Amino acid sequence: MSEVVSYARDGRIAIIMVDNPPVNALSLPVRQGLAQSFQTFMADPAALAAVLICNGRTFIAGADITEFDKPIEEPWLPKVIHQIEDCTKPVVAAIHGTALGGGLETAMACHYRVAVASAQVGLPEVSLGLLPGATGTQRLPRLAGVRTALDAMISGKPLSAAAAHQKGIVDQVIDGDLKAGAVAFAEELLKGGKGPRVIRNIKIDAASLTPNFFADYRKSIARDTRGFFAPEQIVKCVEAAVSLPYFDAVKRENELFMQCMNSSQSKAQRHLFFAEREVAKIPDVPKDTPARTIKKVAVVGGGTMGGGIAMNFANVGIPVILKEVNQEALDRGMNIIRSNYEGPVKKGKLSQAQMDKCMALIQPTLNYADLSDADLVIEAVFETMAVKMEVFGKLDEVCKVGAILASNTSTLNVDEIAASTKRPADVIGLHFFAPANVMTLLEIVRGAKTAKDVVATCMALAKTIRKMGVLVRVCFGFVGNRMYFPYIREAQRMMLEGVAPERLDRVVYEWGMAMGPHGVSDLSGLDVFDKLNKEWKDKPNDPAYCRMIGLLVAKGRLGQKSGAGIYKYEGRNPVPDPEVMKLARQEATALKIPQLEISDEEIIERLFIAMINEGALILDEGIAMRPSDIDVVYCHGYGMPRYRGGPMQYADSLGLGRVHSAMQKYRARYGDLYWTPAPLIEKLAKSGKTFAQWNAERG
Ligand code: 3H9
Repeated sequence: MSEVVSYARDGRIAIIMVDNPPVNALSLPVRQGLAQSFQTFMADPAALAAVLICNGRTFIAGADITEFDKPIEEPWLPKVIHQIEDCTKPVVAAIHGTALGGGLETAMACHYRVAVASAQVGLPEVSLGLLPGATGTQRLPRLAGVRTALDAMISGKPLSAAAAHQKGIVDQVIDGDLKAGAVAFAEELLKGGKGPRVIRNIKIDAASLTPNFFADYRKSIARDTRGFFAPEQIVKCVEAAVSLPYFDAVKRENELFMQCMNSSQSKAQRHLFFAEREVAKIPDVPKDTPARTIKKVAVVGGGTMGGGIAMNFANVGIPVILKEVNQEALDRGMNIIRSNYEGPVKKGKLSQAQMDKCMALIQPTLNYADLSDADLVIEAVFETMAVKMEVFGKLDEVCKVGAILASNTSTLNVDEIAASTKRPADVIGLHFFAPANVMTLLEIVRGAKTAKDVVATCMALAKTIRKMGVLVRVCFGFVGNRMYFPYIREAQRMMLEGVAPERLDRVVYEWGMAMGPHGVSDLSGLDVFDKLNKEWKDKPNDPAYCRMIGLLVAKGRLGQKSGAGIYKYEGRNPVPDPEVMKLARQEATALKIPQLEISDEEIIERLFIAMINEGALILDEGIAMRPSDIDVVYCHGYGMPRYRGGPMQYADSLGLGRVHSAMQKYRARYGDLYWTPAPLIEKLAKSGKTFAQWNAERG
């Protein structure tokens, strides 16, 4: 018998159990074990029905994602699924934990499904750039209806056991012991003389669909799925389910699944799946490092950022004190928070009671003394070192021993900030991204003296407040902003070379970014960039560097907030302003910068290769631990589409040889200052390796 799938009998019911920790993924041995066990079941005259159940924390959570980079090995899942369905004695799937992807497909191959109330079921393949490729696109519409199935597969969101029961996916919700409940269910089937219920024989009610159903459905998902390949393939599979005989539609599903699996998008999305799990692993801070208890948080600075930060804690039931310097600022801050909550309440996404509960957890104050019992204090004041140092000096006086003192600085030296206290081991950077109550990234900046338990506490806290915590080291701009500066630099330079902002932003948007760099600059505030450029000690010695930002700020054009920046604004809508390109041309003449014909390809190349080269420097310097950590930063904090997998994965998909030759091309045109390849790129291009291979080989 297989090591990961066992066969036993409980009276006249066969118990087929999968035991493949951690999540019972359908690796080759599991597929082989299932095939063998169901064969045994059919050959066992004493077994009249079977229960498929899993050991450990969950039912099968899907195909083994690590196998998708290797050649397919038989038995491939659809074959096992049809073998289960073809059993002539009833089979019951007993679900706990999460039956996801191939897991739910296997459960839908069974003739009946029972689940504990805490179970969830879903087809999340779309988030891996895939479609449910083991007959899921054919079975879910048969069980739950076309619309429900499409929504579940396009969103990838799981359903609770109760919802799955209500939709017809689960036949019974079990109270108490799952195995006993499933065996009892099987016994009832036998007593009632009920045989297998073969899902593939259920007719889909195509007549109830409106004539334009699929066209309308495509329109309804267009915005949310922009640029992604898999969602359209899922819709095509469901169209096939409605219009083709079952086995023809399964063939179609298989073809489209293969296209998805071999796409660069799926490779990128699978890369991110593992990157998001790897990011939590810190070699010198093991998982069992004791963390400090965080029961009360304080935020110093009640501006948009501070307020957003406070909301994160209130949302998970942690009381927060919000400290401001005067009543007016405090009232303004509390009003911003209130209106941030009112939005989702109006949309019905949050109840008034939930909002009231959150608001009650945020206590405004003007007094530092009120921070004395906070376990964590996050400073979110003006981005100026002198101001931050003053705040930390005060915190050092009032905060209790053991409190973590964090700065929300986006660029400044956390070690310098720490040095303004007598407890640098308790100081760390917690860089939230605007809007702080929405964006899922948290850069956790480890100073030279930050204690390990402070790092462990903040990593755990990120999870508590549902953020992706990425640990980085100290440098100007850390990982995200430091790599964003060369990207903005090139966007600015191209403006001087004659590329209109709206064209550049459109090209970048079409590549997949949520917004182009000029739109982002205006949104963040050109004055913010200007101030950063002025504070940056190692700013490049280049008069053209972010020249237009400086000029526009001098004219009072600060971006969206002043109604004009790189664009003019009608409400929040950017409108191209010919004055800006006129100014750019004048400036280009003054700086002797030639006007160039720049292709869309060059726009993408210059922006992203400049960013990638900085990423390679960051890796060389140990500012980020892994290339995949950088990818997590960009997909969670900078609007990079998941189907690109982040800048370093994108570089790997291009090949570092290509990245290197692009660097050399621009070096020949612009000189060494910006375009000297990072030593790591030089090395990997020579050896023909990727960042991922380099990371794996260093262990
Ligand atoms: C599919 O099924 C395709 C089919 O339609 C067609 C086939 C023909 N494979 O997330 P966690 C690892 S596509 C391999 O930290 P949690 C994970 O890397 C698949 N490994 O735990 C981690 O490893 P490590 C459709 C997997 O409790 C460890 O397990 N299914 C897989 O927070 C623990 O994971 C999905 O997309 C896998 N499928 O969450 C579900 N899943 O400890 C993907 C997990 O070394 N999985 N690992 O870092 C999940 O969503 C979550 O893992 C789950 C548990 C909710 C199950």
